Amino acid sequence: MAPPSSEHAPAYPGFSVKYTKLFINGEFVDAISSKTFETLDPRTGEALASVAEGDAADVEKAVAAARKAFEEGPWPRLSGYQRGRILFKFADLMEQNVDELAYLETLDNGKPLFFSKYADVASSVKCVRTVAGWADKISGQTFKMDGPYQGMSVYEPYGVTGAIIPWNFPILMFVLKVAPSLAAGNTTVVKPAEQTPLTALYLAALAKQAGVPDGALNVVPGFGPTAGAAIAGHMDINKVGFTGSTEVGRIIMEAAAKSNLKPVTLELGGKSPLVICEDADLDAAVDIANVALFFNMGQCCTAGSRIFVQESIYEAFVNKAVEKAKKRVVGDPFKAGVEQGPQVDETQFKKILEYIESGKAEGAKLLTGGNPVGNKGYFIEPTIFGDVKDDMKIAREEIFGPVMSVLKFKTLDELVKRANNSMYGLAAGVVTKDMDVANRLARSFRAGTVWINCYHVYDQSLPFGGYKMSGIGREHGLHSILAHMQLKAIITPLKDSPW
Ligand code: TXE
Repeated sequence: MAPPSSEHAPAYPGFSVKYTKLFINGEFVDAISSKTFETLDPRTGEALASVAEGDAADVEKAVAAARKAFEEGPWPRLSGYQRGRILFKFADLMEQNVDELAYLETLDNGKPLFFSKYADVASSVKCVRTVAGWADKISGQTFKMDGPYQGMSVYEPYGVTGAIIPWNFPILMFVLKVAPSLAAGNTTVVKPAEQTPLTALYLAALAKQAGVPDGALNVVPGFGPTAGAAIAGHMDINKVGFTGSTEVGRIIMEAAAKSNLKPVTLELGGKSPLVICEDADLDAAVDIANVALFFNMGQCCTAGSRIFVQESIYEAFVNKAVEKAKKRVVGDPFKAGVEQGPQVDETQFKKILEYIESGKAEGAKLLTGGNPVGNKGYFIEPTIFGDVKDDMKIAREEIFGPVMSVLKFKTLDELVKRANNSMYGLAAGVVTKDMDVANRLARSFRAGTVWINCYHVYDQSLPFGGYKMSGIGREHGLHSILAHMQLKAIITPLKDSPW
């Protein structure tokens, strides 16, 4: 494989990074400290752009703007229908600017341009539209109570919400938090990941253009322990949504508890089992496992990172899985046909290589890959370990890279126990022709999403979230709007009412 280099990137006509400042109260502004940080091109490790570095003082300013927009502004007072119309416009603008958004995402994150455009932006547009469509369909109940009273339940926004998001799907993570919060009538302050701040700022500009009022949406790029911590612990933020590591999820929840007890939704790590049963169509199973693990350079919280294969087909499966992994095209994510770009940054790159070393040291069998690709940027060979045992680090911890661990199993009873023996419970999968087995396993997995004979298929109408230490709460569509609302009971006397 040729060492990738930025020279391979085709020039996007007239492309430049347009937005690099904080977005507060409808304007792009410098950080109060005037500090900036560099966001890097993961293909080369070189600086892409200098971005304003927000910290607690900027979060304070953003929260004040969001509070004002909530208390005085038009946003929460608009009907759901009116807010929905503005969000539909936002989705239209995303679609109209898909090429630029996708290009920027690939530049900052390293994912293949094809996926940025047809997976990330496309699913983000759908997310915004689904949520926009729900905005005018949330209503409570009215009923006659015991005695001469009428009871009503009313859904209301929380007020100011905070969102702290990761770098693996920067556009999607942004809209998954922002769209339902705004649809519900909240105003919001978002901190994008320090590795990938660029598309969040671009989206802020589009939201303004769509008619989201000043102050309703604020974006403060910066680092976790400063800007992120200021959001999680803020006394005037009424709800916080976080996607990232389980470790930081715990910190967010603690900060929420120690400040104003704001409710949290957490979407955290995973170590999802994918079970290949002996009756499975082997080629289909290999394809499913390949997508389950290698999609997005392995940087998916739902990655099928423990592939359990039934003993009788184990050898045949690993042979084909290795053959397929070797054919994966790794390289410059702007090049057509490239399936795997670089990992997002040096920290992740090194962490993954350490896991590969630990797999070897603990006695797993390295079947393919295991090395960096080229000598520039953060590219790693598609890697497969066989003979992985449940207690090995690579079978227990989230690697978040292109490293597949294959484990053997004999019986379904044994399998269920082993698959569920994890602190995580985000997703699971099964490949079998026997629907009785599929249904049994689907109900046995302690996981928020289960795929049968497929993987990484999502829909905004299905709930998304984790069991156990993979998270709290559910995202997508209706579930995500409701997570951004609280319910009020209103009681009035009923005089002379016949019923
Ligand atoms: O995550 P962090 P990192 C997992 C994955 C990955 C590991 C580490 O295993 O290898 O986490 O990645 C902000 N207070 N996932 O370090 O630190 C941070 O700035 C408030 C799974 O990138 O959790 C960023 O915006 N905020 C995952 C966000 O939290 C803080 C996606 C996520 O960063 C903070 C990403 C603090 N003290 C990583 N510290 C998924 N579930 O999809 C950091 N942040």
